[in-house]
Amino acid sequence: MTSTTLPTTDDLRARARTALDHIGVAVPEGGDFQARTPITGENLFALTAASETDTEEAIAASHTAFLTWRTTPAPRRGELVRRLGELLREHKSDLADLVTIEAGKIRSEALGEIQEMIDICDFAVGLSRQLYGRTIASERPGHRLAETWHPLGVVGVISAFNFPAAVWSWNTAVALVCGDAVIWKPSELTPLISLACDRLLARAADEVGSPGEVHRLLLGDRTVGEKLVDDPRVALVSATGSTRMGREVGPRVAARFGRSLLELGGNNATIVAPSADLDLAIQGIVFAAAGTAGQRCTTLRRLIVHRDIADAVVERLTAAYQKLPIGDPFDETTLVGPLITTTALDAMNDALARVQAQGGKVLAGGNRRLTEAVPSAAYTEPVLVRVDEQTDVVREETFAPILYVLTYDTLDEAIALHNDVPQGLSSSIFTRDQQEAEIFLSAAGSDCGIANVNIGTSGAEIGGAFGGEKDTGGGRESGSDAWKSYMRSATNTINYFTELALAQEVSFL
Ligand code: UN1
Repeated sequence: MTSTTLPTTDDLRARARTALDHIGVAVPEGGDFQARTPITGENLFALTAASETDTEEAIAASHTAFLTWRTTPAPRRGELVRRLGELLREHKSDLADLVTIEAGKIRSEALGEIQEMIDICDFAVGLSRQLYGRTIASERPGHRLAETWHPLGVVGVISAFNFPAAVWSWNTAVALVCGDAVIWKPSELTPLISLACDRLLARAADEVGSPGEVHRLLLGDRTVGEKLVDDPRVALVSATGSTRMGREVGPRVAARFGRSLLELGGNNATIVAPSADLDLAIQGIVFAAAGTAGQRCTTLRRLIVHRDIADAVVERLTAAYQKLPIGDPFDETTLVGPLITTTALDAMNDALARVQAQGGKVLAGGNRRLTEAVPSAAYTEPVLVRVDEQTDVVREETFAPILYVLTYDTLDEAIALHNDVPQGLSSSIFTRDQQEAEIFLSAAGSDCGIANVNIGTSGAEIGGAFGGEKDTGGGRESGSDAWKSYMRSATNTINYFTELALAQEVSFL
């Protein structure tokens, strides 16, 4: 199924303009930095990007703002984030429009992304009264040993197109209550939603009397990101994107002993065991693999199915894939919107050609759609490919809706296949066998940062820490105690006796 009528670029431009007006953004038109939409593949506005001087000025101003923000009581800092959360609620629909226009997400997923932002604001407001340190038993009489958490500094947030607003909010809401200042370098593909988020945060700061300089947005290309990566005043670089990007960012930040928090590629798999509830499994698999047109870092890319049920699973998945409505993401019946660019589609086709040369068989999907109507856009059918082994292309992350189907005979074999990829973000198992589920979740099971049972790999809640191991970069964002990455700890020893007692019973003088 394809929805044949798409909005025109003019319609989308007008809709974006209305949303931006409601939010109070004055579009910085007049430069050559293009805002575009994957819905038609065409340009919407020519914006002005940050110059090198703007970047330098932003880093200096943020650093100065940090010096006062760090001593503002954390619950007061939380008031800024609480107001941001209220403004996000108020503008949920406008913000979702911008996400759909720039990232191509279907309405329900675009609204979900904004909800995720509201949720992290609520979480961060609570956190602002809970930045707990510990008191530790001292080995010395008359001494107290304690751990204190302090603000870290300026946080540089580099975000990707696929969660153009939520990933910013995970970082920013938490960093702000932790007492840090934030400079945001969003994806070049999503400047409009970035302007909207920045505006709402500036409004919130104005209304609650926080210094506006605690947040700066820098639109621009990789040179802006590189400045953040190399500048010693940026204490933490939190970067979301490809493993290739992370390989550059991580060592460069480390070379100046800065901190980085990397959230990179995934190659997420689901194991479907013989006892699985197949109704549940098929729904979970199709959402995880084809949802967001395969462009989440948590997208399901490999399905490892027990040989006894493989034919049944493949048959049901093929039927589901053939019915997926593809097209206009604003149409409430569409489930699969466009890929972000035709370059992404080329990468998908390249991976498909390679996997077929390596013995893979396409079972469903893979055709381009709407080529004549919108030649610059990239609509495609999600594709299912049966493979006998994990060849090099299967072990790579292709940021597109390709699901590779593998089979297994024993759980040990399934777990070995599961872990035998460079990435380690998200994973799941569908089983009704408790022992299998526990083995999958154990130290000898999934090696990912996210491991689920009877649910797909994508769509994590904000309350848990988000991130993964190996080539995924090791960072943890969002909930749980991910906030500790945005602060520095100090260990305090306080002597309230009158004698000097040295640790380890050392005597001196
Ligand atoms: C991403 O794709 O970069 O778990 C983030 C999920 C979302 C976040 C994905 N909550 O799918």
